[in-house]
Amino acid sequence: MANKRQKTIITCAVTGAIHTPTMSDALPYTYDDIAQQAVEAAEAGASILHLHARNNETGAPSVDPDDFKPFLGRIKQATDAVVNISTGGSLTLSIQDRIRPAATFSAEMCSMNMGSMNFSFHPLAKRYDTWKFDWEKDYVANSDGNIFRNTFKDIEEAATTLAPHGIKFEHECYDVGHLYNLKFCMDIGLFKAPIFIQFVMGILGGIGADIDNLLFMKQTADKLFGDDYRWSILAAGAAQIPMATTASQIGGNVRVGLEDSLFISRGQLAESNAQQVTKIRRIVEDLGCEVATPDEAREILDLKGADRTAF
Ligand code: KMH
Ligand code: ZN
Repeated sequence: MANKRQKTIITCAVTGAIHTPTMSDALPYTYDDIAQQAVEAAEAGASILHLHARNNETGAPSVDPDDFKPFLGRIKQATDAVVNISTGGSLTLSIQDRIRPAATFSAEMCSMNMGSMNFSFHPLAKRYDTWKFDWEKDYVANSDGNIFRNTFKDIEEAATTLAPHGIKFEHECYDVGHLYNLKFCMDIGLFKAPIFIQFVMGILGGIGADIDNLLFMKQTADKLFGDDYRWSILAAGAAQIPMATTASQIGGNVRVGLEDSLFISRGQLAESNAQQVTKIRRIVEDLGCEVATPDEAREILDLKGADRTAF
C-alpha cells in the first residue's frame, strides 16, 4: 500500500541515453561493460536493473534489440535481478522503435513515459572541449531542440502492444500533469493497479528536484491513486542521493545509476553504478529501512517472474 512501510526497492539505471562516453570513463557502453556493471549493481543491492543499449563501438544510444541481446543473457545468468527495459530509448525516435526491445525480450518490466515534453541536456555541451566520439557533441548540444514525444496515442500504442507480454510498467512522470495523464489512462483501462510510478525530478523540461515538489507529486498521486500505487524517485544530477534519501524516509523506493547522475558526491565522479547502489543502500539501511531482494520486489510490484521473459 502507498503509505504502509514496505522494504525499499533499489533500481539501478545503468547507462541511459543522456550521458556520453566523454563525460565519464565509468559510463558503460560496450556489451561487456553494461553486463558487468549491471551484475555488480545487483550484487550491491539493486533489485531492478533499468537498461538501455548502446552501440558497442561508439557508445551511441541504440534501440536495436541486437544491441540488448549480448548483455541481457549474461545478466540473467549471473543475477536474479528484475530486468526493466527502457522504452524511452533515444529520445527522438518513434514509439514503435522504442518499444521493440521490451516486446522482443518480453521483459518483466519496462519504462512507460507519461507525457510529451522538452527534454534537454544541452548545457552539458559547454563543459567539454574535446569529445571521444564524433556523434557526441551534436547529440548533446542539439538536445535543446528535442521534443520527447509521448502522446496519448503513443502511450496507447505502447500499452496495447506490450499488454500481451504481462510487462509491469515503470510509469515515468516528469511533472504533476503526467500523474493526471496516468490517471486518465487508468480510467480508460490501459493500465491496471497496482501501478508503479517513477517520480522523475530535475530533468530540464520537467519538475525541479526539491522536497516541496516531491511532496506535491506524492500528495497528488495519493489523491489520484489512493492505495493503488507504489512509487520511486529518480532525481537527476547532484540531487540524486539527497532526494532518494528523503524519499526513502516517506515510503518511497529509490533509483540511482549513471543514467541519472555521473557523480558519487558533489564534484566527484562515481567509479561505477555499484558505488552509487552501495551508497544509497547504506544510507537507507542506516536510516532504519530494509532493502528488498529481487523476489521481494517481484512480490511488491506483482511481477510475472523472470521465467516468463524471452531472453
Ligand atoms: N533518463 C531518465 C530521466 C526511459 O528510459 O524511458 C528517464 C528514463 C526514460 O529513464
Ligand atoms: Zn531510462
